[in-house]
Amino acid sequence: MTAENNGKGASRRAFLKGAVAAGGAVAGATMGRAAGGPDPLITETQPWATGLGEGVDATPYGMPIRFEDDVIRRNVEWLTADTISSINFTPIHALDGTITPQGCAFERHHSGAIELKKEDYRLMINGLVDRPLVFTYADLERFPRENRVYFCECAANTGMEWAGAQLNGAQFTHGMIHNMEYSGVPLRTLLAEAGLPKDLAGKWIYVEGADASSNGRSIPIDKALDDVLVAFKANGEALRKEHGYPVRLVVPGWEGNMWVKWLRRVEVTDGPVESREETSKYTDTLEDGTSRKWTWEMDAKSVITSPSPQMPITHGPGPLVITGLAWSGRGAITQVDVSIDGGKNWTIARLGAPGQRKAVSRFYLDIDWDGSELLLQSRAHDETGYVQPTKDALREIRGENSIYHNNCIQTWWVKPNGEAENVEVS
Ligand SMILES: Nc1nc2c(c(=O)[nH]1)N[C@H]1C(S)=C(S)[C@@H](COP(=O)(O)O)O[C@H]1N2
Ligand SMILES: [Mo]
Repeated sequence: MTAENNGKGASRRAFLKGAVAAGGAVAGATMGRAAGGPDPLITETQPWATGLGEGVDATPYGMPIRFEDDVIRRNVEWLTADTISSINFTPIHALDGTITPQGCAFERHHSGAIELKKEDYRLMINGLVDRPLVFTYADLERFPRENRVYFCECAANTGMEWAGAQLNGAQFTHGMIHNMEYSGVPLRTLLAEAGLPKDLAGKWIYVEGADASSNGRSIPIDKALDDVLVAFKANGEALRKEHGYPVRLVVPGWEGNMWVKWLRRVEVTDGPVESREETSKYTDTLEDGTSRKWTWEMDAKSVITSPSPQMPITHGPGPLVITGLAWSGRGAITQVDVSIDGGKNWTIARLGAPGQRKAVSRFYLDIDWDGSELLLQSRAHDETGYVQPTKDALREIRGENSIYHNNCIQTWWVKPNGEAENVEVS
């Protein structure tokens, strides 16, 4: 049983002609397995074909099959001494496509994930409005809704990598991101219901959550009236507790900290509140030691998810799928380049689907691997013409003492045995 005689070989060979050669084509590579001896998985009846499977009543709500039980959120121990004010990471290395299942989407809490019933939910709009209003969950459901896919990235994503290559896995270096389809009411609809001042110049909103931390943030009124959503569903189902059930704010393209969970209050104000989360935290230390505030937008960024340290190559030379994620808080991803030689040469990757604004894009580069080492990098371009910078270029402006907004090009060193490591090239 070879790829040749099941008819798939021919199209695969034609396809490989168009693929990038890593140091020369590999002769005779096929996708099938050459016939050795008889394969019992082909020649013998297997137990799953002789007994019955589970009935439809076995699983009222399905979980991934147990063979996939390593596709889970993970912590970095030294970041997680306290699990209440903490973070875990999406297993982006093991996912494909663009949508993050809620069950493994990273979590970031400042005072733990709370349990808040829909019946106990209230959203207050107050401050500089004509009529301060309080909405119940049932009230919110009666406003016209939208569905939009957006990424949410913590500003601290990749924040441990400023001073050097540190964490060994895309999950840990880039896993503070998720990408979901939200259903919700535009915030502008609710603000209009409360009645906004005629002169909006210099106006802001202050948003806070119902948890003990409240995670209060100030947002300029222009953004509030643009694409901010008051969301109650993600990927078609209710928000999970850890993502803000029953209602969270979705602030497309802007840092995750502003996506207030368990949203309880929106105040229209005359200026920014300068809360803890926007002064002592979520500001960027620069090379000269001063700090920059209001870096809301998440700049274009990308990462190769496979191969990567947690996803070594497990086959020999021949066809190899290189894949990863790219996103920009300023709009759609228009192009992703991939380098297999540490940034000397670049090839335009294939996008899995046309880029959507402020949402994650999946890219692929299908190569014919010659079995030699690779220095894998990816570089995102967005619709504003912005190109993802190298780590060195970013450090020139930001130094090495920053935490937030590290969108540098990532390098994985893939060795001939297929194992990969987080490294830096310069
Ligand atoms: N109420 C509340 N909202 C919050 C937080 C919080 O601790 N409390 N954490 C913020 C931070 S820092 C991030 S990165 C995102 C993370 O959202 P997630 O837990 O759904 O991934 O939520 C934001 N919203
Ligand atoms: Mo965050």
